[in-house]
Amino acid sequence: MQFDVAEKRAKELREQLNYHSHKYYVEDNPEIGDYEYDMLQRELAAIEKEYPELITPDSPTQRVGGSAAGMFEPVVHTVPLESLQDAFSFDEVRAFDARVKEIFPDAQYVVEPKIDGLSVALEYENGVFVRGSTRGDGVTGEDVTANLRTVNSIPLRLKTDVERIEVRGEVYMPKKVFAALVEEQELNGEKTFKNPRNAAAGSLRQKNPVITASRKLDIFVFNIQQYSGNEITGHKQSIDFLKTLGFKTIPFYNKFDTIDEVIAELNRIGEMRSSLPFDIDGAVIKTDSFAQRAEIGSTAKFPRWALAFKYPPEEKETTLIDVEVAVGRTGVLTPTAVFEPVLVAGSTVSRATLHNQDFIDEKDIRLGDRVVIRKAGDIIPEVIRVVSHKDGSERFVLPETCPSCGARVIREEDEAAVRCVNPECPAQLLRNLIHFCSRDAMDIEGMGDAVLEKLVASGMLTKASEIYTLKKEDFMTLEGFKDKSSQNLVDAVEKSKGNDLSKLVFALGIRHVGQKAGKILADHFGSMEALMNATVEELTAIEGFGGIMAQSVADFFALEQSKREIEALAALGVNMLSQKEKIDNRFEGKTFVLTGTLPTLSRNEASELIEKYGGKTASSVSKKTSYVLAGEEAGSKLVKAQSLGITIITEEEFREMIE
Ligand code: 0OX
Repeated sequence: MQFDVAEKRAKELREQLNYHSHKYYVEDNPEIGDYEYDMLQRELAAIEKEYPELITPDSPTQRVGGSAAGMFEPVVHTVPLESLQDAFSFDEVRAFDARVKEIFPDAQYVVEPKIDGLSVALEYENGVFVRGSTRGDGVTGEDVTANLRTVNSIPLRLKTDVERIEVRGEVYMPKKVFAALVEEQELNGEKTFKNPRNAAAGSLRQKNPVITASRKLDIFVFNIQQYSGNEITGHKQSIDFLKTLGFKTIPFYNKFDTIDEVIAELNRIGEMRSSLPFDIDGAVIKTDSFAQRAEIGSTAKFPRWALAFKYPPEEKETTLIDVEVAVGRTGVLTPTAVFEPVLVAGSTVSRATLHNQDFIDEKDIRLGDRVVIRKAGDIIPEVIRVVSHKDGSERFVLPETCPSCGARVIREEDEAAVRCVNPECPAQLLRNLIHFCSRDAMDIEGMGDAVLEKLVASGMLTKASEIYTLKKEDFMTLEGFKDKSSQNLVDAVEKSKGNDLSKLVFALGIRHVGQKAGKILADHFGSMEALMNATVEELTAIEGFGGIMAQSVADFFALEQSKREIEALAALGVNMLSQKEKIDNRFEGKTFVLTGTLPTLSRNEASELIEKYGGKTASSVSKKTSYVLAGEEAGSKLVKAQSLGITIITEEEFREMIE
């Protein structure tokens, strides 16, 4: 094709394609079929391939695959993207009206839905889309031009070549697109997005615009941020103008004179909410006149001329299919409702906790019920009431035996919870171990759920102290564990021995003792020994400690199993002292092994001293042992130490080291 012919045809094709794209994506009123559209697009692509100099930034072929370079660069918004003051009642709406009317008794309002998506700014120069950015903190956002180009309802070229315009809109993922995306993610075993808003945010921050394009995002434009012309005086007029430029504008933007009419509109939009194809989290009331807006002004955070009315959480009806009962780490049986999946407040849910038997009884929840679901704080699903029971249904009662170990469960007086108290219950054992090794507890890196599950299943772990008896060879018997990974675990276990007492106290999983209480106890008593001997009275006297907590701690240490477990942990070299009790850190990184009978010190006393100076004790001699503290009748450990060339010291020498 001749260049001049190609140039003319390319221009024609661009205009036709932009026209049809607007008809399809913005007006939802296509004039031609997908096939015809594809043919036009193909023809243009062929011309652009032959003459790349004919490619323009507003060419419909340039939506996807535009360079991602410069993406996510900061963009400082010349006109900030302000946020809105929220209102949750009509009283607050009337108070807002009173404030506005006090200044302008003739003020008119526009009400529009508040789209639950992400605000973006779109900049156009001479009618061509040049830059798009996220709201960020309102002042500085990120350049996401390449990704926004893939949003088909964003015009790449405006219908009128205005010199300069910047608009603001909300990018969102339609409910149907979201549902299909989650289904696909589930099929592929991928992590699913929580709601359309997160999905839209994740898609807009994709490094690869091809993925963004596949996410079928949409936009509603609702504000002029900057404009080189000046003929616009009010909000409704501005939206009408944006529509003529080819933008997909916010729907139902009606103008009202009185607050009663505004409230009626809020109700009308609220009723439409669940049937709309997109998520809204409220409706926005805006003073229409730009001159009045300027007078009314803004606070440091929000414009005073606008208000976001938030709807109460959405409620949905569904059928209760099952109640699953699981045993928690503390032995509590927790019932979870499993119901037909429903889309509530932006995401599909199928489970909700039923808390305990009292909750079930109070609401008379039975299998097969029609129930109403809502999301607390728009996040956590909850069953709020039963609409109807299924014929012949019976009261739901929690099982009398533990679903994990089969032991009889108990319900203590004045307690809502039903509990399995079998200390050997595997459900609790695994959960206890997971807790014990977790970061805020003993922080044993690599000892996660999967490893612990295998160790429990193979019978290698029946209590937490046994973690400190595991050897490299033990880990190597686990599937997928090689020399290096096993050694890493051994090292992580070893390292945890030196943890501060507060971590150990928390790790024990004493009921009512969280991380903070663990620290308070460790700091207050200084050593595990002192803590174990504390009376309920002493514990209650600690500031911030209630009777329930104190009793729980005393009960825990009164148990023979607990005492044995702590003795075992201490014997295996786990630190039993609070950081506060440390004298100095001269033995930091040093490991001592005790053997034989020392002249004056007992084993416990010697271990305590080592810990007070920042050292650790281990039960067996290895290359890593720093010193062997040997007394009379020392046996094989001494021989091994000699063969490895490890320094052997007497009690006297040890005393010299700490003096
Ligand atoms: C929305 C939406 C958000 C912007 C600054 C002052 C008024 N999410 O749909 N914000 C605004 O307007 C604000 N309008 C909206 N429709």
